[in-house]
Amino acid sequence: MNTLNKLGWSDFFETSLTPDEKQSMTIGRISTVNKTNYIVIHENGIKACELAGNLMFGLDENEKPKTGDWVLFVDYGDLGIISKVLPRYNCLSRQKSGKEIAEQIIAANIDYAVIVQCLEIGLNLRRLERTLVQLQNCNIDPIVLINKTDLLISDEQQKTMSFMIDAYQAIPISAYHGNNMKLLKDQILTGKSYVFIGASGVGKSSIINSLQEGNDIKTGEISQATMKGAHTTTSRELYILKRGGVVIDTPGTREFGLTASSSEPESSAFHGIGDLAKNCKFHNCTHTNEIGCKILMAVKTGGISEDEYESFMRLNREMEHYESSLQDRKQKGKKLSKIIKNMKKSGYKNSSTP
Ligand SMILES: Nc1nc2c(ncn2[C@@H]2O[C@H](COP(=O)(O)OP(=O)(O)OP(=O)(O)O)[C@@H](O)[C@H]2O)c(=O)[nH]1
Ligand SMILES: [Mg+2]
Ligand SMILES: [Zn+2]
Repeated sequence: MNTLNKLGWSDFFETSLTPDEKQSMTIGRISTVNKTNYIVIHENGIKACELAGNLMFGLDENEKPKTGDWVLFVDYGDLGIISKVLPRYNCLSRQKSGKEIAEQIIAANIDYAVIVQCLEIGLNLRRLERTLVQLQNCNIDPIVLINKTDLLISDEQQKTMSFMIDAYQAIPISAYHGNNMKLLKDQILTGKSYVFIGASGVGKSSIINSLQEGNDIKTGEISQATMKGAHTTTSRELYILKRGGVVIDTPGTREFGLTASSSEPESSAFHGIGDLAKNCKFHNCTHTNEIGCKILMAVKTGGISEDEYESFMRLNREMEHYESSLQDRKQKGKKLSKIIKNMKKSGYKNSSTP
């Protein structure tokens, strides 16, 4: 396997290049983005790059290179100038926190997302489900980890942990003591890309460090007073593991807002609730008061707990909200361009153009 393949290069990207581009430019993958500076890994090392002017001003925020993106750059020695961002195979995105409806891209060209939760901060099934739904929307396979299993476990946590292992094939590990790290290592393949996600302090950087077998990522010491890590990761960063595999460390994310475009959360994240919904009497059933609603029926007979039902409905509402806001914006955009067209037709000239 050549170096580019080890970095995650594949035919998908190869076919997007012209022979001319291949000759005159260097291929690289974005490791870190720092405002207008990009650290790019390529076949012969690492290069600090900036965007060519036309990209800087011509691309939307989400089209600009993100960690994991493949780019072409021209090498000027100390600095590289990025002249093209290759089409993405997929990307991990989330709805930005806050009220604004906007998609934030976390990383591009990802094979697996490693979802990390830990016993110390607490296992959270609802959060896990939300993340799984979003991963399905992004077309990314999940690997679920439960870290810090060296700590004392309450009966309640033990129950939740067993459920997670059963239902989601979660791997219980300890980055400290190395428990089950071999199971995780076996899942990390050369040439595949893995983004680590989860709340701050769950141990994402520690796990990556122990995969790397050489300590070079800063990890936090939890302050007893605040329960927050002191060396908390502040930017996304892509590393190539010596043993093979590309990993991306990310700063902790509490919320994983959905940007789903499907109207029902997928069934596998919800253990059959989604499947039940398909059999409701009305295909546009809102599962709130309809006769013949299979979900309401299951809640009544105890097949689905109130908790699960609430969570399912919350996810639905969230996705609907995202969808309709997006529609709104598209409509507004259309109206605006129509107005501009009409103005142009009627001979209006922008006063700033000479
Ligand atoms: N007991 C125990 N502590 C761990 C384990 N793994 C990590 N820690 C500790 O948990 C704290 C947070 O670890 P980090 O690796 O910095 O967590 P993170 O997920 O990268 O956090 P952010 O960068 O803030 O998102 C540190 O104090 C680690 O030493 C583990 O397996 N067991
Ligand atoms: Mg970290
Ligand atoms: Zn229904």
